[in-house]
Amino acid sequence: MSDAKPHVGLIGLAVMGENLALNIARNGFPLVVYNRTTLRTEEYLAGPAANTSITGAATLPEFVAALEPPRQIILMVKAGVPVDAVLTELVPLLDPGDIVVDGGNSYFRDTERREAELARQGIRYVGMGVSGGELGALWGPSLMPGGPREAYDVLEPMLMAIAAKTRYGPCVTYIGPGGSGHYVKMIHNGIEYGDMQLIAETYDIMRTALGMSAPEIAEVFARWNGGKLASYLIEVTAEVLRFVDEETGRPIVDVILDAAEQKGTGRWTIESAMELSSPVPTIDAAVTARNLSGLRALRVEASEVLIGPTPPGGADEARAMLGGDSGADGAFAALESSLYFSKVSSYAQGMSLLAAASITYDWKLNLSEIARIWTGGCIIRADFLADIMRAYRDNPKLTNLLLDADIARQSDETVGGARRSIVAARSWGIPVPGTSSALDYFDTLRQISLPANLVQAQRDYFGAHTYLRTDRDGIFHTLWHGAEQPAEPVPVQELADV
Ligand code: NBP
Repeated sequence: MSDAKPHVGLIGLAVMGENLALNIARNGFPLVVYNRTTLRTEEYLAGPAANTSITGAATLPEFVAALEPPRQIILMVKAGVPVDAVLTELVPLLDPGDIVVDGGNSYFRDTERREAELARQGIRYVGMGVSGGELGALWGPSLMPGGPREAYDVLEPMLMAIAAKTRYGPCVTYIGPGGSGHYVKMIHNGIEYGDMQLIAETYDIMRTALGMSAPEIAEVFARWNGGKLASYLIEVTAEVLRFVDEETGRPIVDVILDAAEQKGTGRWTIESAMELSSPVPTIDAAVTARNLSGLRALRVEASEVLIGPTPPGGADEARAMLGGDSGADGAFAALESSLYFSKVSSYAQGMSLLAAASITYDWKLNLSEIARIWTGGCIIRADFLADIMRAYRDNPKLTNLLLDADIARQSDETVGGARRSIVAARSWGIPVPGTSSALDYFDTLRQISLPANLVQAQRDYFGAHTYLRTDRDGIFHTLWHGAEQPAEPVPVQELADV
């Protein structure tokens, strides 16, 4: 081994950091690690990192001194205040030209602030989304680095080496300047929220309307994983549904409390969608569903006073409603189509939000490349991402994924399943906000005539907000009240003279 000091360092040895460090070392990049709680570093070096090229430091000055400039320091600490706390201590020890990579789930605006602050001291700051959980970190995550291009170029050999590999190449690409890497990771997580909610709703229809047990539903998901829905989350769902609780002997899902948590990224996605007027109703529905699930005490109380529909029958009726004359196979085919359709709609929403952010922040995002790096390593990896990759490669200016000819065909072929699933769910009183929102997005997009004309009229009536007309140019306001109202609506520019 050479005496040269390594360039690479990693701070934060919780589940992500410790696995990412092992991945970096395994791929031929020796590194130094540091954790605020020194005991953790000691246990790591004696345990998982024993007999690797990983060395440790007990203090930040020792850590920095052990690295060769230009240093490449990866932070894997909790997002938010901890990142600033580490930077406050770390940055005075660094030299101009050093690179700091934040691999946590930081808010993209925080990343932009930190990048600007560090740039004043000549330090290059890269906000990098890392997806794939602990196994991804260890064996190959999907990496979404954003920030100064020249910093990415320095990091690229290591990032290419540690990233997941698929038939489409290593799951890393330069995302763009500023906080774009963390923004793309945020949207990835938002899409993940949507996927999980849509899967959960499909499970609920099978459980509640079709009366199926968890292991029976597991078999359906396992089968679907061999078809167009093939994806990590479908595979995980089948495994989770099969898992038996040792203590009770029951499927573990049946003893897990139905109150889901959410961290920041889902909420941030919605906030950004609102800010950019680029709606993501399915992600919105998913985050809202988690929040509603958390109101468990209220739900228990409401279940005693609020009346649902009387189901039109048992499982046979539910199967007939879903699949028509085709029996059980038809019912499962309808549910599979429904889930696929909803997923396509949800991804169309997420990709549109990325496109809107790219324009607003001048990031020049390559949506085809982003879909490509999501084909492996990350939680939303799915066969379907290859279709998205192809759609944006064929037409980088595609205004909405649903307008791609092949995606439009797939949506048209599967939308019937979503309509039938929603009707069945409604008849049994099963909430399906994600599936419904996915269909509503589709049905809204394909309308030439929405009832927003009435909304505009109402707004003009009580607030003089004005409106446009379908039959001539200009901005109009109607004098809705009183005898002085003219027969004709009045262009606003002439109102002063009225
Ligand atoms: P956590 O998010 O649980 O963070 C724990 C780490 O942060 C520990 O090393 C802890 O040090 C350190 N830390 C904290 Br907390 N406050 C600190 C401070 N003031 N100064 C220095 N260090 C501090 O770890 P994680 O789950 O490994 O996630 C790391 C990042 O990766 C997060 O941003 C997370 O959102 C993101 N992420 C996680 C996953 C996942 O599956 N878990 C997936 C993708 C991305 P200590 O040992 O001294 O307390």
